[in-house]
Amino acid sequence: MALAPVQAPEPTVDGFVTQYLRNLNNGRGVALSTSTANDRYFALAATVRDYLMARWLEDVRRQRTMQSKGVAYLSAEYLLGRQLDNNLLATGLTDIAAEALVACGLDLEDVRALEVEPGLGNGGLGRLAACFIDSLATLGVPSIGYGIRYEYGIFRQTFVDGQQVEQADSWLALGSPWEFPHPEAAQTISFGGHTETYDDEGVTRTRWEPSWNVLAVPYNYMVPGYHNGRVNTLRLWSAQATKGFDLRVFNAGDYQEAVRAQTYAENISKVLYPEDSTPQGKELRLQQQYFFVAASISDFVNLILPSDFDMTHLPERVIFQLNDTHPVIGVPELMRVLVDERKLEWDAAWQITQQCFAYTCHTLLPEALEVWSADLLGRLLPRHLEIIYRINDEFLEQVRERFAGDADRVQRMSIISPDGSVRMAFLATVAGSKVNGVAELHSQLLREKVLPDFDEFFPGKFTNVTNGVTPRRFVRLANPGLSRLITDTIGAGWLTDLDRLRELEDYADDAEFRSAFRAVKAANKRVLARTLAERDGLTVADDHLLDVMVKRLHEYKRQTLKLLHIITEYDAIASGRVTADQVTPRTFVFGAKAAPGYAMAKRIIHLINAVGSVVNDDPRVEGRLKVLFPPNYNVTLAERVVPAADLSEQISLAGKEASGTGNMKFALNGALTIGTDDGANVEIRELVGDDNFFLFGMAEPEVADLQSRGYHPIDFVRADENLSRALELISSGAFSGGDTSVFEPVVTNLTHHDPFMALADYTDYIAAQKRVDALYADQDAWTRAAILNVARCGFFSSDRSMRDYIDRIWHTPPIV
Ligand code: 26V
Repeated sequence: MALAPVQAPEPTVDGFVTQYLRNLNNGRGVALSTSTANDRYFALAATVRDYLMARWLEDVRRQRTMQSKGVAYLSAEYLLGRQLDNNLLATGLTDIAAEALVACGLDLEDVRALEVEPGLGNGGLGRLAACFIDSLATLGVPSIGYGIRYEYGIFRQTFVDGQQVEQADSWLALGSPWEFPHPEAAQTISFGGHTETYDDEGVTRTRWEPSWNVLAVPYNYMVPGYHNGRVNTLRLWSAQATKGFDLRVFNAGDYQEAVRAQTYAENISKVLYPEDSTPQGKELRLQQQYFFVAASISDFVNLILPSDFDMTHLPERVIFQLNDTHPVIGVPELMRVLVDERKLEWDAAWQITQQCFAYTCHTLLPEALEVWSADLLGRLLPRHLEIIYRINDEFLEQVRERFAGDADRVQRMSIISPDGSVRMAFLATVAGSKVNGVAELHSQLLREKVLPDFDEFFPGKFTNVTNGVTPRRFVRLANPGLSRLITDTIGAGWLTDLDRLRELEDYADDAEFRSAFRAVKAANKRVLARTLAERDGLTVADDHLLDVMVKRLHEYKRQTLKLLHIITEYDAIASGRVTADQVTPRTFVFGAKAAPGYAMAKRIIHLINAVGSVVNDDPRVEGRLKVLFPPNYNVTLAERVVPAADLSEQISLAGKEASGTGNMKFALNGALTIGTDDGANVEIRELVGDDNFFLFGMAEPEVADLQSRGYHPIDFVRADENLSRALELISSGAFSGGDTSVFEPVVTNLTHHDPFMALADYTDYIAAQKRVDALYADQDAWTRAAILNVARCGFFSSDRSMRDYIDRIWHTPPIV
C-alpha cells in the first residue's frame, strides 16, 4: 500500500463535524454531552490542526530536501496572541467551523473564548517576531523560528488599590493544543567546566569539558501562511534535566540534591524575564540565551542539513537573524561548532560565521544594550569566552592597521569594555553580515550616534528595515467590519498586497463611504465596550473620542505627559474656568505593564489609576472625561482596543522609541496619531501627510541641543501656568486623599532630573490636543483624515518588512 501522508478532512460543514466529533471522542475521550468547555476548545483546535497537517508535513519535508537558502529567526520572545482564529482564517475555514459548531449545538464565540494566549514576550520586540513569522509563511519563504517555550510567560497584571500586582501566567495549566513535543529529539546543551588543548594528528585543538548538561526538548508549532497552503514551523525549546546527571548524584545517596539539580536545570525555561530594556546581567538569563541558541544551531546544522553536508557551504543554506542581542552568544557557538567539532581552520570558520549571521538592533537606550561580565561568561561558557577574546584580538588588530596610532579608537571599538565585560552589540556588529535598525530615524541614529566607529569601519554593513505588522491579525481578524468595507470597496487581494489600500484614497471624499467608515468605528467601540464590561466591569460611553495609549510603561514613552494633559482638562473644569459641556467628551484608555523591579514605572501606574478615580467620580465633570485602565493589556485586548480607537498616542521623547509598532496598528485601523517625530512616527507622518497627523514636540536634533545646553524643567513650569497647576494638583495630594508623599517622587522626577524631558514638550502637546478637539468637532473632516490614514499606511505591512529583509540582508528567494 502507498505510504502517502495524511489527507486533510473534507472542507465542508459535514466533514468538519465528523472530524470534530472524532477529536472530541478519540482525542479527549469524552462525548459531546459530557464534554467540558475546555474539551470542546481542544477538539476544535485539533480539528483545525488536522486541516493543516498534510501541508505542514509536506513543507517540513521540502525544507529538508531542498537545496536553497532559508532563514533561521532567532528570538528570545514570540508574543503570539491567540492561535485559533488566526489558523481558521489562514485555512479559510472560519465560516465552516462556525456552522459545524452550530450543527453540534455549540457557538464558536463561546468556544474560542477558552483559549489562553501564549504571552511569550514583553512587548514590541516579541510581537514583531510573531508578525514576521506570519509574513514569512504567507510569502512562502523557507524559514524556521527558534525560541524558548517559557512555562510562564509575561506576568498577569492586576491592580490592588490602584497598584500593580504581578501574578504568574500559567498559560500551560490546561495544556496547549497547538504544540507538538518531541522529547525523543532532545538536544544536550552543556555548561560550565573548563577547556583544554590536545594534539590531533599534529594539530593543536581545543576541547571543552563542561561540568553539567541540560536537555533541550523541541516543541513544534504550526505557522500557517494566509490562503496559500504553506505551513512553516516555530520551534520552541523546553529545558529538562538529563537522566545521567540526576543518577550520579542519586547514587551518591543524596536524593534531595538530585531533585534540586533537576529543578535547577528545568528553571532555565521556567519564566520569561519581564524586564524590557534594562538588562540585569543575570546568570539565568545568559543560561536561557545560550540554551536556546545552542539547541537551535545544532538543530539546523546537525538535523536539518544532511549529515554529510560540507560546512564551507553553510552560508548558501542559512542565515541566522539575531533579534536584538539576546541570541548573540550564537556567534561564538557557531565558531565552536565549526572549529572544535567540525575541525575547520579558524579563518575558514570565521569567514562562514560572518556570512551566516545578521543583527537587528531594537533600541537606542544605551542602558538597554546587553553586556556580560567576563567572569560570568568564563564560568558558564569558558570556551565561548576564549573564542570571543580571539575574535576581538583579530578585529582590533585590523583596527590598529587601519588607524595606526589611534589607541582611543581601538578602545572605543573593543568588544571587551575597559571593565572587562563583553559588549554583545559590538560582537554582533563585528560578526554580522548586516546590521539593521527598525525605522529610518532609528537606523540613522544607530549609525551616527551609537555605532559611528563601526559604520566607518564597515562601509555598507548598516542598513534599515522599517518594522511592520501583519494585516491578517491586526486588520482582518481584529477589525472584521473595516475589512468587509475595504473588500466591498476595492475588492479582495489587499490582505496580501497592502499597498492596494491606496485605492481607498478616492473614497475619502465620498460621503457614503465616510458614513460607512464611521459606522464601523462606532460598532468597534461597542465591541470594545462589551469586552471591557465583561472583562473588567468598565463602562465605555459611545459618544466619546477614544484616546488610547497602550504600550509598556516606561519613562521614555512618557505616559506622564498624557496624564498631565488629562489633569489639565480636569483642572479646567474643577477650577470652574470651563464648564463640562465645553470640553470634548473623551475617554482615555491606558494599557501598560511595568517591569516588576521598575519602581518609578509602578508609581506612574498608581498615579494613572489615582487620577482616574478622581476624574471619573467628580460630578462636576458630568462624565465627559473618563480614564480607563484595564489591567493586563495583552495581544487579545489589543485586538479589541486598536480598532475602536480614534486617537493614537505616540508621544515618546524624539530619538528614544526605536520604531514602535502599535503606532502602525492604530493608523491602519483608522485612528489619527498624535505624536512626536520619533521612530516610525516619522514615516507614518510622511505617508499620511501633515494634515492627517498631529505632530508636536521637539525633533531629535532639538532634543540633543537642549540636552547639551542643559535641561531645566523649572523653566518650563514657570512658563506655562496650566503646567504648574497640573503639577501642583498632584503635589497637593488631590489624587491621593490629601497624602502629599505618595506621588511626590513622580513630580520631583519630572521637575528635577527627567532625562526624557516630558515638561519641555508639554505646551506644544496641549496645543496639538486643541487641534485634535477642533478636527474632531468636524466629523466629516476627521473621518476623511482617518480614511487617508488607512489608505496610505499599506507600507507598514510586515510582508513589506520581510521583502526588505530578503532584498537587503537575507537574499533568500521564496519557494513557489
Ligand atoms: C531587552 C531585554 C534586556 C534584558 C531583559 C529582557 C529584555 C527583553 C527585551 C529587550 C529588548 C528591548 C528592546 C525592545 O523591545 N525594543 C522595541 O522593539 C520594537 C520592535 O522593533 C520597537 O518597535 C520598539 O520601539 C522598541 O522599543
